[in-house]
Amino acid sequence: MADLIVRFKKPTTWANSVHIHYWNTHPHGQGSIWPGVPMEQVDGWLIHRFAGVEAASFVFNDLQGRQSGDLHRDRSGWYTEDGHWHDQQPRSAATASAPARSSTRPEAAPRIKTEASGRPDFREETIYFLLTTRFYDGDPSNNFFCRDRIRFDAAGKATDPHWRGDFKGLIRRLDYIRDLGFTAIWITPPIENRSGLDYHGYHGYDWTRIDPRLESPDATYQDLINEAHARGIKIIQDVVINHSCQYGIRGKVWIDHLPIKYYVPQGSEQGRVDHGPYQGNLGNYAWPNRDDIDNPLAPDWYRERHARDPEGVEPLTDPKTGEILPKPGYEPGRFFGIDANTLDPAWYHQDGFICGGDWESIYPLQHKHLAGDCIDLATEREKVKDYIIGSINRYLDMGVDALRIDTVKHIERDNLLEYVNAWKAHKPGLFVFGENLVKGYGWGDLGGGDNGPSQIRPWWYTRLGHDPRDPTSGGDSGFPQLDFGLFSTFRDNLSRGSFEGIGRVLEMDWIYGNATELVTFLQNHDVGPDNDFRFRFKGEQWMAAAAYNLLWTVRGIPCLYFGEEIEFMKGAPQDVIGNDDTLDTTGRAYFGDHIDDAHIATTQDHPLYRHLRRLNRIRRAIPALQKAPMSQLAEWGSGLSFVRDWNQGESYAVVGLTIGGGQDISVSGVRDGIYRDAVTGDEITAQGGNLSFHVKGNSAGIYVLEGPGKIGEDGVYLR
Ligand SMILES: [Ca+2]
Ligand SMILES: [Ca+2]
Repeated sequence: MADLIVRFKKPTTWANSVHIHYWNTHPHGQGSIWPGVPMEQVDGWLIHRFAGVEAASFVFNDLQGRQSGDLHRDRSGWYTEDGHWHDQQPRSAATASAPARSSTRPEAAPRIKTEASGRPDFREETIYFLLTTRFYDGDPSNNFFCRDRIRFDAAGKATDPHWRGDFKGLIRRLDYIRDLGFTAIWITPPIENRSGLDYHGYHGYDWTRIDPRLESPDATYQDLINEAHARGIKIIQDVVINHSCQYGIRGKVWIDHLPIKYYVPQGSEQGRVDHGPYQGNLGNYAWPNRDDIDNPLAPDWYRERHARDPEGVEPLTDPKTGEILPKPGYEPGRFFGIDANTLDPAWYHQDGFICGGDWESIYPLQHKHLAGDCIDLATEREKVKDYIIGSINRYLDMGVDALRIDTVKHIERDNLLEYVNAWKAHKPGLFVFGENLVKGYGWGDLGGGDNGPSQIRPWWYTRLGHDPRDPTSGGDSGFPQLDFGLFSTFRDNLSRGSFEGIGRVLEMDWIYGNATELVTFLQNHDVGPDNDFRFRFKGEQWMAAAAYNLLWTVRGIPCLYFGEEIEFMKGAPQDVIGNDDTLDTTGRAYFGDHIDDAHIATTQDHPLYRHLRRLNRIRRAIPALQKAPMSQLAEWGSGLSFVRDWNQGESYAVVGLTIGGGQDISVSGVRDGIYRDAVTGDEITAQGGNLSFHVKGNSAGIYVLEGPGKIGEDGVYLR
């Protein structure tokens, strides 16, 4: 076999040192670790020789953030900066810049993806979702304890600060995420937050600023974006539109309350608070005057006290009641809560707080305050729109690649699409998806045991029509959602070692604008697939492996929640439940101890880590698994089979999945030809439209028409 030799004429704007990162070589299925291996300079060309290799996928990169799209080559050739392959060396730069038709064979369309389409297709990515503050601590100097849920060790010392992980730590562990095979990272909202428990980012106070507790002088948000891009990783920014924190928005709107440093609990006295770093009073200990808010729109009396009296001892008159502070036991709501009757209507809705019966009812769900620290913004008003759209545009300009929108069902769809479409207009090709949390199929007025109307369900937001009983009354809105419908079935199937019911939910894919853009998951920071939807996955390891086989081969973009790769905090509540719970007892525990220098090798040897790494490589190599709709779907509880046909056979895969024991699987109505299994390397010829193969227990058969053969190495589950 001749060696595969690729030569590359780099653009003059690239740095001199160019690497080639490769994967899925044929026939050995090998790959490099990002950024790959250096290329040699020979006669003005950068060259790499793959010894004993017939074909490979690869990307050229200059370590400075510039890189080609994903390329594939099955014969030696010359690649020029205009995105063309040549079978012979182009004679000159002039030849190279013109399409040299006589010397090139036509390339299959998806081979030069980003260049060919001009726009990225986010379905090619897989997503790693993390809470930045709980992932990896690169700078202890920006750590911060929230007021609530402080953990004390046996000696009474506060430990495990809520704001712990940061951008510096995340940058240091980008290569970990890249090695695991993920090409996009969804980070929790990075804008400045304010509340008693705001480490997660969903209590926004200033959309125009990055929270200083995430940044370091040498690791800003811009640095994170740049470092991610240098590794071929995209950044998905989480955005809250629905609500602000209970203190208003810096420089835009003020919500009346008293400075927290004047709060004294009943039976206590000022200066006696003994609460970790909060000594004396509960004011923000990181600020010299121990206040919680620096809003320039605050009234004079507030700003005057903001600037002095850190101990909160000088008498202060509550302008609302005339009472003199500090006063033990005085009205906690005046410090920590809001008065729903005095909110500025240009910024906030005026309908009070959500209560029990409101959760399945459109108007209250979309106009009432979600919680005491989530105050419902008047999202249809111009001031709110201008502020939030303009603030996020700036992050898009910095290089943010995609947006995830929080609490979608709390905003009326057509109103929300104004935001989504404004960002897409600002950055053409932008991928935006939403979180519409539902426990159940979420079919709304279409049935399936749903108590709520369609207008608050995921499918409604993926569509443009206005008939809640007819999804096809309108086209695709271009705003796909996290797939809570599929997730909800996992409570009754994957968590019990079965695929039963998966077929039923996938057969309803037609209700969505485009089901191949849904973002799929086993669990996240809010929910898990147990009976109560509230714990980290606690099933057996093989059940998780089978779940990933499913998520990485059915339609949709798979998203892993940090730590799943090692069954991190298995069975723990996703969020605090009991009054005394602290984060270390939950699924949001600090992950960094598993990926520090001493432990990262053990982590990377976990069977699920290796399993996910291989699934990512397989999906990355097969366009049908990324983008194709599903057909010929069959599901029988212990197994599932289907076809994914991209562009009428351009990339074509027949998939069979097992959960529990091994099985013989037959699929009919497939294209005839030679198939190669990406898992075992087996080669089978389909004739008369039938393909039959055996799949071992908890494994997958991924038979690709004219496929590359085996990708990666056998593990415990894929074999
Ligand atoms: Ca830190
Ligand atoms: Ca709302």
